[in-house]
Amino acid sequence: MNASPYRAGHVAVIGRPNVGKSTLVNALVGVKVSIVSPRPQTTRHQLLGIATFPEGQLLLVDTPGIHREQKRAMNRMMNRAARGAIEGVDVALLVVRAGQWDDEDALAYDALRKAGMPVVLVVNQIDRLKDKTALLPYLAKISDGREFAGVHPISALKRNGLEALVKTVLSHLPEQDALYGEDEITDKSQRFLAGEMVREQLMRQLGEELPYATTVEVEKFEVDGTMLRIGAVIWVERDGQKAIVIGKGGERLREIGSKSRIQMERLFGAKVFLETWVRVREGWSDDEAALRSLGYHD
Ligand SMILES: Nc1nc2c(ncn2[C@@H]2O[C@H](COP(=O)(O)OP(=O)(O)OP(=O)(O)O)[C@@H](O)[C@H]2O)c(=O)[nH]1
Ligand SMILES: [Mg+2]
Repeated sequence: MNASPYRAGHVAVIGRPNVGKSTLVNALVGVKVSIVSPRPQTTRHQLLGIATFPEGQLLLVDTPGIHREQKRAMNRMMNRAARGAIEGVDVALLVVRAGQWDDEDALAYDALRKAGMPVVLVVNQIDRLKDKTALLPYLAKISDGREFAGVHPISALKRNGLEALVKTVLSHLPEQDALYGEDEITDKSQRFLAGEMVREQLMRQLGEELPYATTVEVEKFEVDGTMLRIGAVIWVERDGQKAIVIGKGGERLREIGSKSRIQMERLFGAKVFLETWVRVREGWSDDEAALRSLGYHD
C-alpha cells in the first residue's frame, strides 16, 4: 500500500490581538520562534514558523493581531502586515479565544473567504473555559451560515488538540516536497530574533502604555568564536520613558538584559554577551520613515 503523499504549504495564522496566535505557532514548531506576552499587540512583524512532520510541512505565517485602532503609523503598518499575510497562502487558521466572537472576527472570516481560501476555526484557550457545556452552543452560533474547513477547540498553551488540527491543515495543503530543510524553524535571521527577545521582555516587564512606545534595534551582532556579541538599542519616545526603562540604579534594564540573554542562549545554543542601551527618538511610532529605518514594514 502507498503511504499518503507528502504535503507542504503556507498557513496564515490570523486573529485579534492576544488570542494566542504566536503561542500556537511556537507549539506547532516545537521551539519558541515568536515572542509571546500577556499584553495585546505583542507581535509586530510577519514571521514564518516552520513545522515539519513525517506527513508534511506547515509554513505558519504568524501575524500581528488585527485591530481597529489605527491611531499611529505603527498600528496601521501592523494591520497591513496582517492583511498582506494572506497573499499566496493555502489555508488560514482563524484563531479566537473560546467564548469570544465579535464583529472583527466576522470581518476577518469574510476577508479570508473572499480571498478564496479554506478557513479553519481554531478555538484557543479552552483550558480557561469554566463552563465546558457552553462550548457546543458557542461553536454552533459561530458556524451558523459560515463554512469552516474544520473547527478545532485547542489549548496552545497546554498543547491540547494540536494533532487533530495538524491533520486537518495538512489535508488542505498541496502535495509537494518540503519547502524548507527539516531543521529550519523560521525565515528570520538570528539578528532579528535577538531584537525580538529584548522586545518580549519590554512587553512583559514594563507597565501601562510604555511597551507601545518602545522598539528594539540590534546594532551589533558578531560571532566571536563560540560566543555571540550582541548590542541592542531600546528606543523610547521621551526622556521620562528612558528613566523608567533603566530603572533605579539601572536595575530594570539589567533584568531586561539578563532575561533576554537567557532566551537568546536557549534559542541560538551559544553563549551570548549582550549589551543594551536606551535612547530617545521622539515620535518614532507615528513616523513612517522612522519606522522603516527601525525595521518595520508591511
Ligand atoms: N490559558 C491559556 N493561555 C494562553 C493560551 N494560548 C495563549 N495564551 C496566553 O495568551 C497570551 C497571549 O498569547 P500570544 O501568543 O502572545 O497571543 P497573540 O495572539 O500572538 O497576540 P498578539 O501578537 O498581540 O496579536 C499569553 O499570555 C499566552 O501565554 C492557551 O491555550 N491557554
Ligand atoms: Mg503574537
